[in-house]
Amino acid sequence: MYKGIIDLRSDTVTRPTPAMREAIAAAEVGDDVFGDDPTVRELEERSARLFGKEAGLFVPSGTMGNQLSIRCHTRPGDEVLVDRESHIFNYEAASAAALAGVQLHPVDAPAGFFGGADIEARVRPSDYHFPSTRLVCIENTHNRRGGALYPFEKLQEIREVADRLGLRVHLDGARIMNASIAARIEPPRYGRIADSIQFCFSKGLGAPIGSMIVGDADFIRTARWERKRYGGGMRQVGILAAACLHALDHHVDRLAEDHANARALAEAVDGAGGISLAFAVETNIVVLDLRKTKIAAPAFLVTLKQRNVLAVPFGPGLVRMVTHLDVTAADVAAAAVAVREAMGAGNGG
Ligand code: TLP
Repeated sequence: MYKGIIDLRSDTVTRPTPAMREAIAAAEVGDDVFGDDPTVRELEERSARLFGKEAGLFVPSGTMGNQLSIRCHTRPGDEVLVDRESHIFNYEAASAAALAGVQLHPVDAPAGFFGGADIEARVRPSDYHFPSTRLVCIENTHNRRGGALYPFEKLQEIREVADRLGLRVHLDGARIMNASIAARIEPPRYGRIADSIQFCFSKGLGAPIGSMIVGDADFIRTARWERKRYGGGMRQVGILAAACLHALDHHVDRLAEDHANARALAEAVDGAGGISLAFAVETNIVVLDLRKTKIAAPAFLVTLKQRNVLAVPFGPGLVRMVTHLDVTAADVAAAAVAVREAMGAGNGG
């Protein structure tokens, strides 16, 4: 953000690096609505290959990627199973209802993540009183669960149940490359779990805009049609695709640094003035739980801001901090000092 500010509100706040700006400046472009932009085509093909899928579609945002996917897998009146804590259920302005005309069925998975049996138990019988359960949406890494990794065996169970019951599976993989790096799972293995994957270049990968959906060729053909309908047809957008290609080349392996920084931050503040960690830190998200402290989250955020550290509220008594490309190990150490000061906990550990 501004010089001297440590911005931990989200990994969406990164600014393009000088090298990414050079890639943007050098991009070959054309009108992508005519299919003429070679850089977009390269990005779509490369993204599809990355996950072992047939085709890809470049979209402006993660929300559009998720919503186009829901739209293309379903018909109005269908039902979609989602985790109650998912981004699709909480932060996409009810667009599945407004735009695709489907009913989201929130699944509670208090112990963590839903698996095959949870899905099977909620699939509606074929009876004209009920909606048809058509799609399961999963999120990995999981934002509201503090960047947690979806246990891979549960993903496999979901695929198995979906195959047996004729359901589609969409993966909201806004941060799937964080998952891949942290869990050491190659992207094609996620590709085999989900019929469609949405992933973001504008989060940990550090591009200014852009998300991708990948799936089979028919699905992407329909999604391209729907993207136009949703107003997402873009023209000389190779300038953005170039930033995303640069991100794939240079910003994937380094996600491990963001994860190490998040762990260091979490360790340095755990216990300070009664703070606890809401979740074990597995990737780049730290959720602080202030509920057992004397300090209210809004006041804590104000004090942090006075110390040049930005974070966001994340539910009653919870505060989220996210590490990313524009945050160094030194920034994280400084942020930890600010947290401890805000909690009146001193800096001695
Ligand atoms: N998440 C943003 C906010 O909207 C909460 C953030 O700062 O984390 N799926 C997941 C799991 C996400 O975390 C997000 C963005 C999206 C989808 C939507 O992406 P955009 O913002 O590009 O529409």
